[in-house]
Amino acid sequence: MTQRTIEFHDLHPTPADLAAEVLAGLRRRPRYIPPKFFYDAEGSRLFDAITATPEYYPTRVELEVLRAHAAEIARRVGTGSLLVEPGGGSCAKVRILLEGLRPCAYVPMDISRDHLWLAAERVAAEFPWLEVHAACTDFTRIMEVPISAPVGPRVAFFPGSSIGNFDPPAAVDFLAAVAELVGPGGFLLIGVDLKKDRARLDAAYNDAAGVTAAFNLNLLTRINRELGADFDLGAWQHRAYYNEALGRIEMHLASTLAQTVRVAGESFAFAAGETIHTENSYKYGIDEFQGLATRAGFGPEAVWTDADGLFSVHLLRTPEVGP
Ligand code: AVJ
Repeated sequence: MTQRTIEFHDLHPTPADLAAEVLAGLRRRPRYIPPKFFYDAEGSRLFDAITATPEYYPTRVELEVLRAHAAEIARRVGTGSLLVEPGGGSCAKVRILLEGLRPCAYVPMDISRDHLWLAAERVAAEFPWLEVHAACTDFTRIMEVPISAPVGPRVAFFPGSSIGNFDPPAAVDFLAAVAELVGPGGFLLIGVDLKKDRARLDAAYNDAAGVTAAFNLNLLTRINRELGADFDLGAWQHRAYYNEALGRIEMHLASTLAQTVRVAGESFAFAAGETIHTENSYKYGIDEFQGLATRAGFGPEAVWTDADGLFSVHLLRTPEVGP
């Protein structure tokens, strides 16, 4: 009997990375802590719970779009590819594609180590023919993951509208790094949340059950635990709203009163109502997103949406021969 193993490449951020970035973000005005720090074990669990709330449509709608077009995606991409998934999380969406795509290897990458490990093992068990290389890293570091030369084309899969976490210039930089990763003739299959009415967007980030609020506030719990901070969870509130001028949902943690917080030995004074900006989630029109992708070196191959025009899935490709 051969024991199935999956390769695990660990580039997990160290406690020093967390401390340095959190302290730098808290010294800034406006204060800002990057959303990648949401995803400790509890944060990853809460994110999965968000995707099950009735208000948070992106996950459900994207799955529906992927299911409806999986056969066409496989036909356009072909089999035997090397499939890379930055921010793979629970590896739920890729299952829809695996049978049709029949890639030679699958490389899920995620910042949340245990979550990724469990998810990658489950995928490997479910698809015994598939070689799985799990890489624990924040997806801005994709170039550092060792990938052996594949037979077929390289395909990056970036679902969930995680691209929305970058501001547009950084999104172009990230897409350009993906273009370099997949190489000439490589593909990117990417989910992008669409611009729509404010009420729908605001509701998706303010679910009635308070799961998104718990997800946002968990960042403070994590900082308390990992950086020895003393955030009083009763004195902070979740705030999320669509900033239409900038085309993005903003999430903040708002201080309900004037208070001083100690973080890693440093004191931070917050005024009543002052916020820590914790996430941007940009929304795009179809042409607008294709414009970004084009600036990053991709050409649009196909785009699919649901009937209500809530969410888009783009298939992009780099030119066959280098520029
Ligand atoms: C994982 C970044 C795509 O922006 O919708 C969900 C994260 N934050 N609810 C998003 C999130 C609050 C999500 N992304």
